[in-house]
Amino acid sequence: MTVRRTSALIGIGANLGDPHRSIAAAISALGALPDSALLRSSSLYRTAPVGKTDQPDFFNAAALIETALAPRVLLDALLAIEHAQGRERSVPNAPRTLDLDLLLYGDRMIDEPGLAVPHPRMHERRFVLDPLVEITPYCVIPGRGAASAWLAKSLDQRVERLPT
Ligand code: PH2
Ligand code: MG
Ligand code: MG
Repeated sequence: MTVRRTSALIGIGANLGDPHRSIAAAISALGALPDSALLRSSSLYRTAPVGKTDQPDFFNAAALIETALAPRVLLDALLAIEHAQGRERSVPNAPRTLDLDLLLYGDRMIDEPGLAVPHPRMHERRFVLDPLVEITPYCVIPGRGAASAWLAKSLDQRVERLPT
């Protein structure tokens, strides 16, 4: 039996410990997920914190995978990778060693406890959109439209693409 694979986009962020190392480890862990393949990963971006602003700059990236894992199974796998990189959950939006967000899962729209896809704030965050549009220039966010159009509206947020 063949199981259909779906493309999924993962947002990656870190601003505690050694973000370069934890993000590299996360990307290789995504490549090792069962019944999945890593298709692309973005450059690293240095970004101003959004929301709680009195914390260190973030490093952000994005990855495109294809996967036969169901959304909830994939989400649990992402949380396990965060945990392996020493993620602790104190208060919301606290600095973190690694944050992996399921941004998009094919063209599905899911709104369940703990699982909202597309990620409800992704379209207004340049730290998400810049790496996303780098690896999937024609990406359409279900219910929102072209990611590149949203990116054009977020250019006042400080984001610097780092040399690869
Ligand atoms: N993640 C948040 C809140 N704010 N800001 C930046 N620059 N990068 C992030 O990854 C980030 C954030 C919640 O997950
Ligand atoms: Mg997040
Ligand atoms: Mg998260």
